[in-house]
Amino acid sequence: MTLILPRGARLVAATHNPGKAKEIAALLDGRFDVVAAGALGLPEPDETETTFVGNAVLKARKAADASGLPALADDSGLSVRALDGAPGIFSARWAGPAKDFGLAMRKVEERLDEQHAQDRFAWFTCALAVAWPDGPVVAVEGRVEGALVFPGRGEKGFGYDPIFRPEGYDTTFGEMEPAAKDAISHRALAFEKLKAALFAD
Ligand code: ITT
Repeated sequence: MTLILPRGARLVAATHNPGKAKEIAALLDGRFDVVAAGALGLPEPDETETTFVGNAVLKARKAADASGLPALADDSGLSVRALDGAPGIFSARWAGPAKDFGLAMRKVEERLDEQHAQDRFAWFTCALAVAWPDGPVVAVEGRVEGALVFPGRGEKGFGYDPIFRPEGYDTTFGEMEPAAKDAISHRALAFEKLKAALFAD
């Protein structure tokens, strides 16, 4: 068993989030023969772990074992310092069953208001895990820091992008072109680490 993923290898993208799937495809840049978890009919597993890496490993493991192919999973989220790191690993769950991120972003603002918090420091984390069927798993993590802005701005991204302005920029992730976000994001940083660990060139 080699832990290198050669160009052209078949790889399951173990995500059911279309926003993420798009970014993952752009970051992989045609390197692999990617099949979506949805296309294989793989179920969305319960995220029962307590860390981003733990949940990424859980999702990659389940997809690899169910498909018989190496699988790449992403677990990510927004952490707010004034909220002790919330929503964190619960970022998707704050949007409720309808996956309404307008609601999730309002919840963040309401919680800050309730606490009369002035501190707007926040960060995105992305854990990526690649698992081989019945084999090993490799996990990495990337992080980008910035500030929350209310009201949110921009419709180019997904999830919490409209309320997050990365450090050193005037625009939110929601206002950035996809390529600009992909150059600096938590997901891009995690991908750099994954490339160094697993990709042959
Ligand atoms: P999968 O588990 O199927 O991949 P999910 O949406 O449930 O999809 P997570 O459990 O990792 O994924 O939830 C992470 C949430 O954090 C996600 O739904 C987004 O709303 C948010 N998030 C993650 N990365 C983000 C980004 O780059 N920009 C904005 N929001 C992001």
